[in-house]
Amino acid sequence: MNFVQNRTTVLGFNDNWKPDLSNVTSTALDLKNDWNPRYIILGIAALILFFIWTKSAELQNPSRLPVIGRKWYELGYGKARRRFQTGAPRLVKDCLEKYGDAFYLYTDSKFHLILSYKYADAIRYDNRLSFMKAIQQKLNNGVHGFEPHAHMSSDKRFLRDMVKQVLTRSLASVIEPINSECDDALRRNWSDSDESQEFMLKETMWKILGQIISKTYFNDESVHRNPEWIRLSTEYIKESFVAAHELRSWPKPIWGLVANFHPRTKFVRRQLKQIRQLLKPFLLKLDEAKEGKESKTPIEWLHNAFQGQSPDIVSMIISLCMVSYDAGTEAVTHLISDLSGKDQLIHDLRAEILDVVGKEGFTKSSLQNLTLMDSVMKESQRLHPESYLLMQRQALEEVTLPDGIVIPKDTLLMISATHMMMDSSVWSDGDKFDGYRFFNLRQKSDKAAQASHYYVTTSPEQIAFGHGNQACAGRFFASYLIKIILCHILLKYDFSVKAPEEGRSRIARIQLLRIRG
Ligand code: HEM
Ligand SMILES: *[C@@H]1O[C@H](CO)[C@@H](O)[C@H](O)[C@H]1NC(C)=O
Ligand SMILES: CC(=O)N[C@H]1CO[C@H](CO)[C@@H](O)[C@@H]1O
Repeated sequence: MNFVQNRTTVLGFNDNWKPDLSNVTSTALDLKNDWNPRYIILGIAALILFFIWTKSAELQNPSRLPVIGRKWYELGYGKARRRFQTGAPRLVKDCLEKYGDAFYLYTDSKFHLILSYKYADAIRYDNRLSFMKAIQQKLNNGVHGFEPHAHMSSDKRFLRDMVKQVLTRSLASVIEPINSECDDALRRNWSDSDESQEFMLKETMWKILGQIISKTYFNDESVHRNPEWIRLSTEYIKESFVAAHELRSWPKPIWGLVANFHPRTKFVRRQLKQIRQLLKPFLLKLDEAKEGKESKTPIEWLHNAFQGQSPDIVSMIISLCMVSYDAGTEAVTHLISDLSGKDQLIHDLRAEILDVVGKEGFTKSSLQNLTLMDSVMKESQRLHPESYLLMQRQALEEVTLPDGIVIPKDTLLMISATHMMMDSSVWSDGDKFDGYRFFNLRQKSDKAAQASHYYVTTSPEQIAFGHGNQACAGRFFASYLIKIILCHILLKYDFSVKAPEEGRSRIARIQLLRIRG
């Protein structure tokens, strides 16, 4: 049978692999011309397969919630998957309106329990609903070349510990490195010339953020100012996600085998090998450094924490880059696009920077006092979250929500983020960008309520960083990083962004940035 070829167009996870029934049934229909008993057997086999396959998509639904999957007349879940893939935000929003705050939706390969933001508080401290478990099966494919992916979803949660203990605890100490590296990275990439230049926005941002973030992780010029490192690390991150995605369209048992022939996986393996080679001298230096030294960078922390356990430090380092490069670059790229052409807002931001940072340079207090900038960042994030479905969780055991909804063990769930930007149910003129929105809300609220409008504060209304004890661990670091970069860009350059080219993937989206020094 040829379902292996047929299936490669399907995106999503391993259980997408299903027999192609359209072929099977059309063969069975030839029956009337030729009474060969082989066709009857084939027909029965097709029916049995069909039965097993329909069964496999069934779900436990003890609370009898609405189930939105295939329509009764549809064969299989292909159409349901396509509806989700081509129009998820609209589909989710429509379902919320039609079926209420909790329902099952067939996404790209499975049923997920979708909850409205009203449940965000109810689940935020519930560790029986695990973020790691939910992303593990998507990230850990066990194939050589993807080790950093597995580390990203590691049960040890070393990423969270590392970010909290090193980056968040000593946030003040990353300010100066970010500031000086910003200066260098912008000079290298955008030059000091007065002439206007054009760049692909996302591409140039990857390079600039790659260098600045690497400085705070390595603090070693042979790495963070090495063009090879910037190129290899950013390429590996982008390509390996696409490669993993492509591999998932094959049946799980043969991933390892397919990987050996899959061009993108082979490419990704070569990249990882080159990265190991490139980091060797740096790691040797770390080994030679005195033991018991206090860890100043996340990588020193890793090295100390896992000493003597011969772990794959390189994969761990890449996994740290994976959680930060892409999200950070995405945030700055959206900010530059959102600011483009808003002359009054840019003028006010520049005035704020000169007023606040002009006094005492970059300090914790001056960064906190950039309140208009904080508002613009939160507004941009509100309109461009990573996804329309956030707070992914998987139930480690049966959980009952306060209103009685029973979530069976192993259920995958997500919280809808459509209320953040698709209507005005929570935010007035919710689909429009208003850089002053959170600035004004802060002015209007009393002291206690002010903090709820900070960029780093999560709430059911704003779940772009998640919400609760599994929320983004790097958001305090990201906030400093983005503020310092924006200060440099706003003070040094004029910019305008042309409309993004349609139809490309999020990773490869193209925007043009015009810069005048
Ligand atoms: C503005 C950029 C960023 C955005 C929008 C973002 C967003 C997120 C989101 C949505 C989650 C999942 C939370 C959940 O579903 O409940 C997450 C988790 C995480 N993020 Fe970020 N992130 C950003 C930047 C960063 C940076 C710069 C770092 C590292 C320095 C980082 C480290 C992490 C870690 C370690 C986790 C896993 C938390 C855990 O283990 O529970 N993030 N982030
Ligand atoms: C930040 O704001 C506080 C309160 O308005 C003020 O006391 C402090 O001097 C400001 N710091 C800077 C660096 O502007
Ligand atoms: C176009 C350009 O000059 N890009 C540079 C930006 O900075 C990175 C990191 O230092 C370099 O590798 C690029 O060559």
